[in-house]
Amino acid sequence: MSITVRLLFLLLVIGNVGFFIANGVVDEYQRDDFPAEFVFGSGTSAYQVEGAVLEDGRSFSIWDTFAHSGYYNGANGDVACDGYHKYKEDIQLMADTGLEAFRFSISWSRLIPNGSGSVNAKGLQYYNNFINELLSHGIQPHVTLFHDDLPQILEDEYGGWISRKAVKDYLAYVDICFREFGDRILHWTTFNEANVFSLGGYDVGFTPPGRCSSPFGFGNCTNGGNSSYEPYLVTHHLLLAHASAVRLYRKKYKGRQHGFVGINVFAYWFEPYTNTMEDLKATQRAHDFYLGWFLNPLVNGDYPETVKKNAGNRIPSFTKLESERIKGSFDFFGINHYTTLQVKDNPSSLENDIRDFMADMAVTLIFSGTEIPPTQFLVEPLGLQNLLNYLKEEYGNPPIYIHENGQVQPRNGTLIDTPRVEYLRAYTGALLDALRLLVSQDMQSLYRNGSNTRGYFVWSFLDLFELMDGYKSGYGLYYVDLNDKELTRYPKLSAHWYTSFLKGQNISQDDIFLKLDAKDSSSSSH
Ligand code: IFM
Repeated sequence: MSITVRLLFLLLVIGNVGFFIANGVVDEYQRDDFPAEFVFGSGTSAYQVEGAVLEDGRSFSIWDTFAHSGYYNGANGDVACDGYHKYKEDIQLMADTGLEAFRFSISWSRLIPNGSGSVNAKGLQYYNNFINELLSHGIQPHVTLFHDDLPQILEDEYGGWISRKAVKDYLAYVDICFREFGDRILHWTTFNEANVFSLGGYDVGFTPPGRCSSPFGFGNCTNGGNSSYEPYLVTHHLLLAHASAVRLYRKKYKGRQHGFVGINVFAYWFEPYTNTMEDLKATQRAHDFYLGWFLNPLVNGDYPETVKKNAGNRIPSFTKLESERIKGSFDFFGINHYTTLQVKDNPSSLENDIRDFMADMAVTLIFSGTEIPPTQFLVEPLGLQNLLNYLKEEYGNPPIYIHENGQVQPRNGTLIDTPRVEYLRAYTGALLDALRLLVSQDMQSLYRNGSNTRGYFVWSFLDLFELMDGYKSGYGLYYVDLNDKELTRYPKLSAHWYTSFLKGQNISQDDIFLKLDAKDSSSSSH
């Protein structure tokens, strides 16, 4: 740590001790209150940390192209956290933090630079090294197969995910991953935030590949696109690709590798703005559009009725065989949850002849106290409990991994990320309540608890190249100093809190400050 950062840190620590002692509370739960087989981890994704974008044979993905188009005002993942070169020290840091599991993604264009065909030996070596290093530190690897980064070559060749050809290439890619890494991987996720990929990438255009059509996009839609049609088409292809991957795994690999394959979706919790029937129905519609769009086909074999009705002939249909194959094609759902929104009915959007996914949903979403991109989330842990309860009731209590949950803050170098500690403590506490089947006289609580959640991953391990705004905001447990050519990692208060929690204490912030203080005075006396 540079002298200045360290001094600043200590000043803040010392300055805050009194305050936190006065306000501290010691929570009554700890890691051991969760089932032993439950896993706690953290995560990143390839483009957001690896850098080395043209090194050792890797080719550009649609995220490289999106970043280089100027979307992030000149920022890009060319270097990011230089995770490609620093993976050993990062994994040591994960072990020091006490992580039990780590979630990362494989860059398709590093493994198969031409999108299809031959495997890049150096890419293969990198992921083998990465996985082996995790395992040698006793950390379970959880792999995401696709995190917004289709090889650009496939986008150029046939339009990427708007073409059904992507399904075949994706299947060949995941076959290689299962074959090469599956002897050591038990948890595979086919797509990260599949719903955001379709919506952000093809309706509003604020995530790769940034396609949209006027008047729907956030920007000026210069990358082409059709916001009325493409989000539905892309989702259809993602679902077919996902189901094919699961089918392949079950037929060819499951017998000897014994792993699990799921899909990940982004999930707000939605609350009705008022208790009127209109807002209650609108809230259910928002769930149907955001979650049901993917989860209903996987559980029931078809899209929700509301989505089919409002999208009309713009949403593709599954054949009988496709529907049978999609139904049941998951071992778990991965959920990324950050915040709660309020939902207001907006029937007028259905009067427009030309509509996008958002207009089809016919709601107004009210972001309480935050904006897009968010500057800081409100701490609303009941939202997570309600969401887990909803998934349990609506989809038959499937196994769930909370793949992402965490607090955003401006990336300004502060290591005292008190709001993140508060957020993580509140959400892990809520999660424990959701897992427990409380014996209660009140049937409501009996009904509400007992979620089948199997793991929780803090987003993110490092401050990385952020999907929404490049390097302006951060979710990391560790700060990465971009002004230092070594890209040194510094633990934030949240990293200290997570470590203490994972090592058996759920200590309050004041205790962390005291521990750090004591550690510092003992090291300075030597
Ligand atoms: O950084 C992203 C991640 O890539 C996908 N989920 C949301 C995160 C925060 O925006």
